[in-house]
Amino acid sequence: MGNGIIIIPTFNEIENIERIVRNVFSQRRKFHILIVDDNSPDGTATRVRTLMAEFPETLFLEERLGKQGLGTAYIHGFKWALKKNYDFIFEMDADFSHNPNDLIRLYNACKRDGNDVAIGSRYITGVNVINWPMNRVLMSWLASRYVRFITGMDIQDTTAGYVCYKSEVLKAINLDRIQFVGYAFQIEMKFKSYLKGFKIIEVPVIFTDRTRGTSKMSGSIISEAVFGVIKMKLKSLFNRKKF
Ligand SMILES: Nc1nc2c(ncn2[C@@H]2O[C@H](COP(=O)(O)OP(=O)(O)OP(=O)(O)O)[C@@H](O)[C@H]2O)c(=O)[nH]1
Ligand SMILES: [Mg+2]
Repeated sequence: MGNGIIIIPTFNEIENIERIVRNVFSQRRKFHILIVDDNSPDGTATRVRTLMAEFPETLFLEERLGKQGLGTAYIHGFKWALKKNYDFIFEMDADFSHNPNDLIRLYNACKRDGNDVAIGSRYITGVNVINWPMNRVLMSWLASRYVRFITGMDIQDTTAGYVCYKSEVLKAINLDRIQFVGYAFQIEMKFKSYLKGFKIIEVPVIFTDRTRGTSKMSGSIISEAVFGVIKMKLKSLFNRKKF
């Protein structure tokens, strides 16, 4: 059993799935992969099953009945990975926005340098985003500032989705109480890690916009984040014990 697993949630990633799996497995350090697919109509899961014949001990698939959001896909994956006793549990997108070459740096930040959470951060050495239209870069950067302001967390890239967690962190957080289903899930996970006093470090990465497949970003995801963050902060002030 390897001690690190990369969780990749997928919805219609047929154009990326095989390449991302092969890329992760070609890295110097050997990590396992768990794909959490939400019954993608494009047959992403079928492709994963084919690949599992080639990587029987290291590639795993969890299939859910329909599109239920990135947050709940990760919660599902976290619980699965904790049950299997992995020590280092990663979040990564399927679309190559997160470069698999950075996995080892995130891993070292936790394993070697003793941090509990390592965030692949776009905003600690300027703005490291490639191919996003200017308005999206601005929106993401502003969102990160906004979250920093409201929550008080000393984290530059609060919405980052490229993260390595030590299993202790995920065990300490009550995963059944995570409220957000969309991208705000990323903020909530960091906030809860922060409230619990875990050591969080940001590792600079370059984020590249997807070149294949389609985006799942939507207006409801954004409004969940804008109002949800304030609610989350207020709840933490009045309800400290529950975190
Ligand atoms: N299982 C599951 N995966 C999802 C869901 N929504 C998004 N994903 C996956 O989560 C990852 C991030 O989603 P993206 O669509 O790339 O979101 P984004 O990076 O904000 O937007 P673009 O890169 O512009 O598409 C990808 O691997 C998606 O396939 C969902 O509801 N369920
Ligand atoms: Mg993406």
